Amino acid sequence: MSQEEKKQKPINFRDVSICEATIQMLEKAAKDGVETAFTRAAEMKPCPIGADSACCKHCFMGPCRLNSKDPYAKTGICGATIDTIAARNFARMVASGAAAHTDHGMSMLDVFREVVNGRIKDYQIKDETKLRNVAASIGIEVEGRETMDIAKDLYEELERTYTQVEGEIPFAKRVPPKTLETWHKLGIVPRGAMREIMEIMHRTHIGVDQEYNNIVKQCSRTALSDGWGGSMVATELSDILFGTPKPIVAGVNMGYLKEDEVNIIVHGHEPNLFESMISSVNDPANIEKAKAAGAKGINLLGMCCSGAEVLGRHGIPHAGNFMSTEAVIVTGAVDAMAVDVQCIMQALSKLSECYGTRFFTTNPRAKIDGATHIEFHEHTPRECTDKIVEMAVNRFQNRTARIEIPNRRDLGIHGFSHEYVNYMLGGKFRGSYTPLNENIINGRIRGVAGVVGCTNIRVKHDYVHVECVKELIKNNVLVVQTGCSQISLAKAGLMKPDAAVLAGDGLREVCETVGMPPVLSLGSCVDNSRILIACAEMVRTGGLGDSIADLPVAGAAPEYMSEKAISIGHYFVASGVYTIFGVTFPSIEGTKFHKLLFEGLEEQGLGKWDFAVDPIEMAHKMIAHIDKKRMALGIMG
Ligand code: CUV
Repeated sequence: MSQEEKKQKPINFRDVSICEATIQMLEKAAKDGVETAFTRAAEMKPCPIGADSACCKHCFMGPCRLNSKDPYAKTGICGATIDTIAARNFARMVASGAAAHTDHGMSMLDVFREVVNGRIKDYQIKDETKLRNVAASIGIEVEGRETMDIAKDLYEELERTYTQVEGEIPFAKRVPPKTLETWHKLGIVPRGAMREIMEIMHRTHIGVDQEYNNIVKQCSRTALSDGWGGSMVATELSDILFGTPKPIVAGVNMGYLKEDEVNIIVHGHEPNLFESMISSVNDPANIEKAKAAGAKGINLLGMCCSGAEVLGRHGIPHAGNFMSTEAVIVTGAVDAMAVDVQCIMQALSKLSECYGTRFFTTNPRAKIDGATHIEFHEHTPRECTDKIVEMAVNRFQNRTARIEIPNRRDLGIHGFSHEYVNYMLGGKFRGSYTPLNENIINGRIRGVAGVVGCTNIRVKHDYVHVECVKELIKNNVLVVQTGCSQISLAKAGLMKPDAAVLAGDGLREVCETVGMPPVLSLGSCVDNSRILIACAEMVRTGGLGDSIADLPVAGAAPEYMSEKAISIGHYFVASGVYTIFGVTFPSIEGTKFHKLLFEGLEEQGLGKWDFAVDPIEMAHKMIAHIDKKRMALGIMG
């Protein structure tokens, strides 16, 4: 086939996604003559050298490519081996991912500080109980003290997560003692996120750290400053400021767009923008403006992690995960899309123009060519979001695009915080993880798996998540989810209690007794920190070993695509969790660096990395690990 013919071959969109709404919109896009990531990916094959992480461009003597059959046959110009090159590349991914989460956490910290000192009035402390619990968990005195006094102390403490140059980050106090002991032995307890990220950038410069073991050590330290640092601060402060999620029935999919209303979507990551948008769209004056323009009202939806935050926290519908973000615009029904940071495809700007959608950037960190920038300031948040509502109403009035809204709506239960898991499995043990541990010990629940992360064009959209999770619950593994993955499963209907029929007998019995679905939706990517806390609680409750590495648990990111996912994966591994990724893995099998990630770290008492593309194989690798841990605990059978 000639190059020309190959290019013209139409894509069968059923081969690239299992999301009916996305498929329908990709077909519409093709008819409309607009391109999407799906069409671009067909034209752009990934670079095989880059995919193996066998390329080094840390200096300008190169770039050097170690693409021989034997990866040790060549070195870079400076003599860097494949292990050094792959470890350095990996380290920079961890640094970037950790920086994204910690900077997000920093924004929450900024809001919290200004709320505490009274300079921000638009947000308040919503969950005082959580404030007290978080403060107490890191040794702040709470008995008989005023909320605001505790909040001031909490701010001071949490700031150290970022700025501290010596010592240990505050949430290290929440790590099970045996796990912490391993970190001490290995010298990987994070001091402060800024210091760890800076050190990675230094050590991966040409001619500095050229011993892969040592580089990976700093990867662990930095990734932990994300999981038990920046991400955890983001989650905890968001709960304190905006409310801790409790199970709530909420809808996912594009069918929640409404043709006769002004549709506004918030896409990105930081909940402060979304919270202000909620306030704007509920303001009677804004609703009046929408009505005056002929709309029935204002309809607000979320996408990606911004959406995942408010799905569980407020029950606001979610339009779609990462690989659906373009498809949502193709409906023509989106009057305005407001974005802040992370996972926002640049293509959304041009695509929005094609469909007349008003596209707004709001964060000084993230401007996009072609987008209108209306800066969001947390001291006067409504100025930004009211303006966006006004522009959305204006677009509603002047709609020209042909509108086609896929008739897909999937209701499910969302918003399982670790606090709620605690409560839900309660009975006479309400307020502890005892029932969960007991059900694991008696074998009704085989173990717990966290299935999280992005969706990625290089695999069939949603498919790997859905099949992997189905296989896990069939084998009595309780699944907890965050990020885009939980949207895949929500669309597949697994977040309903009646999905328990798909679970193995033991898990089904537990789900039916409690009335919970076999797949629990926990929130956004930073909310993976909820899974860390749940692990720590399981250890503390007893009966399942002394460290996180002893637990019959596993993690997976079946369709990951971002550097943040690498940081998350590595903090789970460094915390003691077996973690398996799909799509592709940035290392060459058989190299020393690869062996360190896939075997060596486990021998040091941490978790381990693994890799599989096939969802069923992935699930069974996780189950095999869970069984290995059950065996070691003597609870097999
Ligand atoms: Ni932060 S990181 S695509 S939105 S989960 Fe979704 Fe989640 Fe990956 Fe991004």
